[in-house]
Amino acid sequence: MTSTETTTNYLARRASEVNECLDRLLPSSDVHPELLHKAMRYSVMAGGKRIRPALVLTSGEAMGAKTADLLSPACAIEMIHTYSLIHDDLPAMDNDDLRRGRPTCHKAFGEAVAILAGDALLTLSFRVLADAPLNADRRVRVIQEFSAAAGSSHGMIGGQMADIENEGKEVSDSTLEQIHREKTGALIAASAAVGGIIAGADDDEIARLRAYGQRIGLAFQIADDILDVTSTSEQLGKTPGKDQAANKATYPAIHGIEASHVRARQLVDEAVETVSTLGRDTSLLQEIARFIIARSS
Ligand code: GRG
Repeated sequence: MTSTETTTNYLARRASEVNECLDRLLPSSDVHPELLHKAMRYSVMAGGKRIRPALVLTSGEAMGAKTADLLSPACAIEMIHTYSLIHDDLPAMDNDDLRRGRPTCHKAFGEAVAILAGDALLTLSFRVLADAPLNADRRVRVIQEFSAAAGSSHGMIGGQMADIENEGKEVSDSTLEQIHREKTGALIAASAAVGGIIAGADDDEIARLRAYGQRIGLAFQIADDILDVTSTSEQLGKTPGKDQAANKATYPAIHGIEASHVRARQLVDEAVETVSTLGRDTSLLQEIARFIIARSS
């Protein structure tokens, strides 16, 4: 078995644990308002890779946390991520028809329901964090980390805003990296840091886990930009070629495919180095870092 296959199996096992927990945390589709709950479940349970929850679990366990303490925060970040996908696909944003291999939430349920499903998932994620089985100090720190990553002007929303403002413009290398770091990297970095917070890691260890996440977050978006130009919709489960069609600044557009691969590999090497000095067994975190750029969807 290649290391990519092994990591794929590992991630599949973590995804099924996360899916069971998500199933428990999401409101039942039989309960009023049924349509809203159906839409929330439709998008969350559509089979994403669950990379962000896997990072919470893997970094937390590497630092000594119990899986039971990590699972609901891992699900909370997946709810935030899924909300961002639902809203990003809306006609006012990317206007996409396909996500996770099926019609986007607004195509299946209509725009108003999709907006509400995204709002409900974002809000539910913080309810889940407030109820997480952690001491009050760690709970507050987890909420700080995720809320800053999702909503701050230098987090996902800030990155999305910058992305929209720069559409069709020539952007510098540093602006492009900044957009990627915020839009995609912030949630990924926070996921790695939160594992450390839940485990009671010290500030230096948490900072290192966050730095690892920042590097793989940027590598993840570069890999995504490459896949957008090299893959089919069947492989991706979403529409390829959207970046080019929207005249978006991407790594391959600015630097070409080969240089993009080189930059992604360099970031992964840096990420591996960052966690290899933690004095813990971080082999799984290192494998996830390598998988990020070896994936095909
Ligand atoms: C509109 C609230 C709002 C936010 C927009 C993150 C984001 C900001 C939009 C999502 C669309 C997008 C292109 C994000 C970049 C990050 C990315 C590559 C998302 C896809 O993540 P995967 O590959 O998806 O982990 P799965 O389906 O596997 O979970």
